[in-house]
Amino acid sequence: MRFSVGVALAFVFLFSATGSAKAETLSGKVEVKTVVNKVKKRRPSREDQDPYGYDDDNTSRRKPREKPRDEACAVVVSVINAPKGKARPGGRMQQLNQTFIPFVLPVVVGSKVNFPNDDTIYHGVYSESEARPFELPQYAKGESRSLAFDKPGVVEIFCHIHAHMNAYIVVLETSFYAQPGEDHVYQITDLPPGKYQVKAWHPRLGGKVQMVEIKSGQPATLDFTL
Ligand SMILES: [Cu+2]
Repeated sequence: MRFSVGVALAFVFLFSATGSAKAETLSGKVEVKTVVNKVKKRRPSREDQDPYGYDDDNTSRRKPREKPRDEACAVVVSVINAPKGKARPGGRMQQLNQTFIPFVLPVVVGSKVNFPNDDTIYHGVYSESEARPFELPQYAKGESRSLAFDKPGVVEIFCHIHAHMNAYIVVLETSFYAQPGEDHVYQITDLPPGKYQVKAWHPRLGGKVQMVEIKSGQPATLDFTL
């Protein structure tokens, strides 16, 4: 009798212990204090002879951005040593007003990314990155192309026709990542308890890694300044 009570108590203890190991939310604020050069021009290519009549060095032809880029929103916060986590939908890299939108797109390894051309002009999207070199021959407004990203790394993207067009696809091994919103706050949900290295990365400023411990029942915060 005493034995079975002991077993029952042990069972209750184990059950409550595992039941309480609850995934938590990691959040924080990201501030970018370093001045970032807004435009990074690719090296000239043969298309710069301008066969299509879009002289991108003539800035008067370029449509202005609707508002200046908020660099904190370009940051990707990811948990380096986290489990892979749940699948997330692939991404979308739009071409609009001679701009790639978004400037930085994080995706999980194996994701597909669509590249819709929503401009009235043609673009020649390409990357010479090690992680995913590609070339998308020009296609018209309303058309799209799709590519899979199967290798982790940073894929820097340019346009053959418009030298000022530049964006980044960040291919991550984990789905525990987030980008800050307009309030510069990021939020990574459902993170199992554990000790983690968390990286905040900006394409022009590089990354910064900090440690955090996620404890069951305690949402954690971690702020970054780049
Ligand atoms: Cu273009």
